[in-house]
Amino acid sequence: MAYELYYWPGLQGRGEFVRMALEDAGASYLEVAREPEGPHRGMGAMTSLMSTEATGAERSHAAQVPTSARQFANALPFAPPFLKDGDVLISQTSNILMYLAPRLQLVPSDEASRFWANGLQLTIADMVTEAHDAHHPIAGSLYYEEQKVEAKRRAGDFIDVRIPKFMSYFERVLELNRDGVGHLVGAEVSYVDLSMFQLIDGLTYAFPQGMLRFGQDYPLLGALVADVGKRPRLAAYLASERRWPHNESCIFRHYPELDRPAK
Ligand SMILES: N[C@@H](CCC(=O)N[C@@H](CS)C(=O)NCC(=O)O)C(=O)O
Repeated sequence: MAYELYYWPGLQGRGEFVRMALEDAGASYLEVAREPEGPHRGMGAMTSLMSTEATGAERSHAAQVPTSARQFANALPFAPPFLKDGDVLISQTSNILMYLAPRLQLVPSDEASRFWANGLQLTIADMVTEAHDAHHPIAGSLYYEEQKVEAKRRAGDFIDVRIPKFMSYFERVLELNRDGVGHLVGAEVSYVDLSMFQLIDGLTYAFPQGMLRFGQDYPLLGALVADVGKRPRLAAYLASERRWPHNESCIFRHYPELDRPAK
């Protein structure tokens, strides 16, 4: 049965971290909210599942699962992405990836490695939130144009202080991984490597000036990006129409006035 991924249509967003894993593994999945509107498809189905007004039975109907599916009826996601696997519903990007990774063989099998991978993924998620806050430092409910002055200040700090702090850390994690050269966790590629690719790709789109010296400053991360981008199924996905282009509705937004080389 195909996995069903729920995420806003028209942007990569946090859903892209999940897509990277599904695509690399060649897993079959359906983008529910990108489908034409119908009984269990489209934006309507997604918003029904997030509705705090809907009953368990209504939510089960929206997702086409039996009302007897207890976990599903009890689970109410706050925000996309979320994933349906049969009658199981999982929310939160890092949690979805932690669920999928053993099934897609994208994480070592031992428990310590799986929790270590999740810790790194949560650190990536922290940085994703900061990348978003660089253009929306005051409130997500306000337009960028209403917080441009603050965004300029915040983006400057993000480029000068936060990108180097996070990326020096991830570079060091790569150096310390004696199990697998070029991988963040274990001996083989994991979902954390795929997410790192997506994070750096997004930052490079948003801050081409700020990321100008990235490969020189962080050679192991630069090599990781090059290697991940060559993985056959992922390369095919990145070149396909399924890969939504970066845009200014997303987390990683390119506003030239926020971008400059690091000090
Ligand atoms: N921590 C959550 C964040 C989810 C999230 O913020 N989703 C965004 C789209 S990328 C959203 O729709 N947020 C709605 C809101 O926060 O009101 C995750 O990593 O999945």
